[in-house]
Amino acid sequence: MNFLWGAATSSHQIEGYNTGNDWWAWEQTGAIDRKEVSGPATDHRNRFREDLGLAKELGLNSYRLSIEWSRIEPEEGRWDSQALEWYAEVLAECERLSLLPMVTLHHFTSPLWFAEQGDFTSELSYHKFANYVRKIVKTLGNRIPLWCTFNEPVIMCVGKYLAGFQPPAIYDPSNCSKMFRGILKSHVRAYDLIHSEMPHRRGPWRHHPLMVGYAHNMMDFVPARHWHPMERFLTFVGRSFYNQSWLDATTGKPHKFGITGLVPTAPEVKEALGRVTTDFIGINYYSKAIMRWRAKGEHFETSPGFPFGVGFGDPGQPVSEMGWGFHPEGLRRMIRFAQAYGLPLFITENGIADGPDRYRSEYVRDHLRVVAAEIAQGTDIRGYFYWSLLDNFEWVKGFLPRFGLIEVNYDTFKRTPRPSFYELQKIISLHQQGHSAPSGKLLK
Ligand code: IFM
Repeated sequence: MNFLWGAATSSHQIEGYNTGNDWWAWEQTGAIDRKEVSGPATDHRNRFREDLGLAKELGLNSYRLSIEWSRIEPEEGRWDSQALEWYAEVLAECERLSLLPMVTLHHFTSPLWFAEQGDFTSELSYHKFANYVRKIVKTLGNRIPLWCTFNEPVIMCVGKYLAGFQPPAIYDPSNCSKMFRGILKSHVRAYDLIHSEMPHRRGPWRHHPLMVGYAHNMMDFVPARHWHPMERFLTFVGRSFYNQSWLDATTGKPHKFGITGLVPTAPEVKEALGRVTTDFIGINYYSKAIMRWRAKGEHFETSPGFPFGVGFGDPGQPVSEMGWGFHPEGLRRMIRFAQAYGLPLFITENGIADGPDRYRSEYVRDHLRVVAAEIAQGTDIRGYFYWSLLDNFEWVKGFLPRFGLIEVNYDTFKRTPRPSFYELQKIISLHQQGHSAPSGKLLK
């Protein structure tokens, strides 16, 4: 299998005109910075051919996208054939351009009807998610070699029920663990379903191994002060609760999602025990997380009721438009941590919000160097997906952070590749036109 040079996007962040999910409803309440709403987003819905064409021009051989469940099943049990047809066209365009698709089935947004029934906190959620997955397998399955069931499952639990940055933004630790359990059950069911319902694959990617996994957000947790016992403890909690619990749970180990005194431990999912339910580990890595006891001030994000704060950049050092520092060393640590599970790895997301494009080229090069060095040491890393192909709707932060290799003018929807687009294009082309894995020598 060739190394995958890719870029990633998600449906709600780029397509536009998504009005049937919980994020859309939340946006209408004024919850997003500057009271923005996703609205037409980047108008990708009408411009996907142009966007995929630019991905090809960049030299990519892969593209990670997501399917919007609320478009496919706008009401429970009612399937929208036009919505399925649109995704079929997108996937056909990927085929035409030889962009191997990695498809995420759930990237933060749930259909309104599903969210109203409790989202993944409900015991029956896995069953409803499975109906959707079955539909996708039957209609689009032959066009999809690489699957991510969920994007950033742990962030969803934290964002929705602990830290208030995802809808319904309610502080409810017991729902946080129910959510973990519901997502895990749904993941396992989807993993089994995709494998069992596709015994004979057809289509252009049939010789490519069918791989089902997920994209897991990992952060390099560190104490603000190495000598501080509480900060060391918080670091340990961050690593085990945030980075490790999901990896353990999907590789058959006893799972311990919970934080003593704060989040009740989620009851184990028996279907996940004693077996590996993922074919790869997808790492979404951006930066470090600095744990500070009794934090105050602009460098730390705090939440009412928590006696600590989390910082994502070092004071005095440059940060992105998200306030995140540049810490490629952390990617090495995350790769090494994940590698111990013995599965192939993908870097399913890595990128920087940087409208002026001051730091992006260096950021990408530095992180690719880490990937190259780990591959040289024998680690099985199969691909690197930059986040994101184009500027998009950055959830609760709205349109301000600019993650794209391609700039989007939100008045005209004109696409303009940034200088870093051409830098990455050069890098990819040096690697045998994107057929070989990142090499340290070529990234000097
Ligand atoms: O934009 C998000 C994406 O949807 C999930 N991973 C992190 C990105 C940057 O915040």
